[in-house]
Amino acid sequence: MTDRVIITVAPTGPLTTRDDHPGVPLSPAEIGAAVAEAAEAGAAVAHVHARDADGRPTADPEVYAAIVGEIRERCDIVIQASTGVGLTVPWEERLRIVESDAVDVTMATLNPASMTFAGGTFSNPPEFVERLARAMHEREVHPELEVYDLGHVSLCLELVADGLIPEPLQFSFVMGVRGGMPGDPGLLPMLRSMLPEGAIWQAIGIGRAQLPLSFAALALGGNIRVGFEDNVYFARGRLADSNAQFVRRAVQLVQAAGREVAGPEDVRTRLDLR
Ligand code: KMH
Ligand code: ZN
Repeated sequence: MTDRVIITVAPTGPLTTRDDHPGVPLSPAEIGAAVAEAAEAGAAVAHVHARDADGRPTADPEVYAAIVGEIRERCDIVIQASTGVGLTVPWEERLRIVESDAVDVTMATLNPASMTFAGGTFSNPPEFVERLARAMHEREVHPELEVYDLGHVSLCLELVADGLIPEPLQFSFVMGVRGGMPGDPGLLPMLRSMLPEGAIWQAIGIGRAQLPLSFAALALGGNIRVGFEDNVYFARGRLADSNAQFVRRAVQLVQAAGREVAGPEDVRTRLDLR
């Protein structure tokens, strides 16, 4: 079971617009339907961002709660709330996703550092990172550690040393963001070597890096994330039909690698989710 591959679907993100893909799910009901379809195709985790009525990123706990409700009505996938939310949302508001009781999730992201992100500033000051880690620890919300550069791994390991991040550790190597490390599969062995024994990790490839990084992650014992947050093109110049279509291809990659796909219960067991 421990080597079953976890496929995460990220259907929306903060940046993808209807101009990028007419089918990007934005409302809670649209996200619920897209996640259910992706779960049916083999996704075990859904990484969810919330958007307001105008399609802009929001940290409103009520919108996150509505998304969780729409997903739970349809499937049993593990729901992972994004606390990254979007570049324009103050970190004080992002804290509320975890600090408020409205959002009933067992996983959420933790971004350990501020950075230039796709031409904007992604603000994660140390004060915020520590407060978020503490809130997640208190509420037994398992952090997925999102790293965009080598130094971010070290910052996460400091939080682990401070007792703020519970085992098993779970990392995302986000690769190909303008301002972060390149989407070069050659970096994965170095990144993996920085992780403690038993840590779980996935490669998140942005744009055309998504497919090569999925292959490389599989070869190195990692897991895979797909979806419109990271990439809308199924092939050069051809938009994907759906988020589920990306998941179906990821399942084919896993099977071609001679491995099995993890289900939501595998993830709950491996990450000791409540
Ligand atoms: N798009 C940035 C906000 C997260 O979900 O925690 C990075 C992000 C990280 O989406
Ligand atoms: Zn995200």
